Amino acid sequence: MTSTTRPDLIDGYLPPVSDAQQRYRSAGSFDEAPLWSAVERTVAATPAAPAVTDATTGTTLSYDELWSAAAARAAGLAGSGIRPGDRVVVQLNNSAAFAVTLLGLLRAGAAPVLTLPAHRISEIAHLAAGSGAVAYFTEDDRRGFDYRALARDLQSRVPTVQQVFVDGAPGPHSPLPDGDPRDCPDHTADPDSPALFLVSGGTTGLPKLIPRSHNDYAFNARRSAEITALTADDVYLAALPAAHNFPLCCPGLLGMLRVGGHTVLTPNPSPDSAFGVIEKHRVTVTALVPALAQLWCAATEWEPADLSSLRLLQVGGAKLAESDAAAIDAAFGPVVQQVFGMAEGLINYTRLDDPRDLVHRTQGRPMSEFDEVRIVDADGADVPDGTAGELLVRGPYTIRGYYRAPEHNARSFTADGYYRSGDRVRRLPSGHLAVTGRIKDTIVRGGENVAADDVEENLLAHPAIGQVAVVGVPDDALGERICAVVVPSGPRAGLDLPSVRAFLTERGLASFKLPDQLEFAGSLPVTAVGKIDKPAVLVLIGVASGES
Ligand code: OOB
Repeated sequence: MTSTTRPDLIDGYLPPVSDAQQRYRSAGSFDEAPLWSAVERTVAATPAAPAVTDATTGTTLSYDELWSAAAARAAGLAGSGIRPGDRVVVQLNNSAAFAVTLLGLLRAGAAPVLTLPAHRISEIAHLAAGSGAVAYFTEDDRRGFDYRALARDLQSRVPTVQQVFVDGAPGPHSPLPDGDPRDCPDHTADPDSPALFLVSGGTTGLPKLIPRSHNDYAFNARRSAEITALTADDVYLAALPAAHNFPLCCPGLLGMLRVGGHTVLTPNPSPDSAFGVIEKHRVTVTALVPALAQLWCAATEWEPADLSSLRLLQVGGAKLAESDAAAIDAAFGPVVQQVFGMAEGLINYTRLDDPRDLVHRTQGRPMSEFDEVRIVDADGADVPDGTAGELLVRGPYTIRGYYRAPEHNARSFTADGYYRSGDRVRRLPSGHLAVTGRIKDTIVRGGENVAADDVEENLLAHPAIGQVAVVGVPDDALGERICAVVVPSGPRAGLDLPSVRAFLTERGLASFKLPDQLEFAGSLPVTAVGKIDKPAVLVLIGVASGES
């Protein structure tokens, strides 16, 4: 077996700090083995059990078949000149090909940069250049966007990308490579070196590269599987883009492959498609962003499907309103789990045995006893429980820095290694966190600071409001005025500024927090994973130009 870590893979990677790592290690936190080794154990234990199903084609691969397909892919990659330590950009929709390619790349020792299907040339070129990627794995035009054309553009902008592999009709490029599974490279890896790269989910600026090591990501999968009580009897539906940390590893696909469960991958999370998949495969666990969870909840009224197999509906990625959490529980049974996580590391879960009101009101508590969470004020001083401040974190699976990004790192990490999340949270005595907004998502109206989330949460309690984004609009008199952009839940009759202000006043909201302006929209713009995209909302209402 070969196990040399290429110097250019770890150039710009900040490894774990040794004394902390030693503490986690002596507690048995880590596999001390490549990320894929946990899958190999499952394959040996239950080779014939179903591992992944592609909901589009209906094809199911058993663990044995998945393992052998991954070996064939790894052999094909090696035959195409992909070497251990190479970075490659992956942009595939949810499919069996995603799972096979991911495992194939890991077994070949290449480090995938996991981008989302909704990313376009500016993000893909930025991530390819930033990682020094040598290849791009993508698909054809079957979903209404021609990724092969993006590939051509990418190669002209980023010359290191020498090869393009396409799932489906390759056009001028190569098909996904396969070889003889017996030629699978016999490669192992330093477990503290990067296994793969996630991309940051922020809505400002271009995404950053987040190196996750074999040890830290395996820990993420294992601890998440424990908290969700995942077993080989579970069926997980990957409905969010599988390259995102949430459906990939919280516990997601990698958690499932560890425990021997069955994962169904679908590129279409809309209820008219996903409900049928849940019924057909008796899905027990899935993960959604709040906007989708709301839609699923409403669709239980009109989509006839037996969803009784669902035991856990994880919701995260953005703030879930308390009223929505309660409505989901009412529609599906008590199945909600709130997940407050970040690609950079820290994951918080509400626990399966938490009282339902805690599940509805909070975004959970850290998954590991080793997570060190601080909540600080603007001067960096710790605030008491119950007071909102910025969440800082370090721990066994939280990165020490972005990849090849010293300037970002100087801003985003404290001198003693805490990641500054930019999230404003409050801690309850139970240790649960309530997210109250983004530090920067504050409107300064006539000298008063108004947290957009506060106003949004109150507006969502209005029965005629389905979705809302509250933004600050430049105003000569006030500096900024408060604008609520609303998607009505039904006919908008009766929904106007005076009645909305009266509703909020009735709920006890301070007068300086009342919206000054109300705009209607058919839908709100979202990011690549489906979170409301505030900068794009400003463009929608004509306040910003959309040039970044
Ligand atoms: C997840 O990861 P990212 O990297 O796409 O985004 C992280 C950011 C957090 O810093 C926070 O601002 C927001 O998304 N967020 C939430 C939230 N979950 C994430 N804000 C409020 N409530 C929540 N429940 O989004 C992510 C990664 C793993 C699991 C779940 C979500």
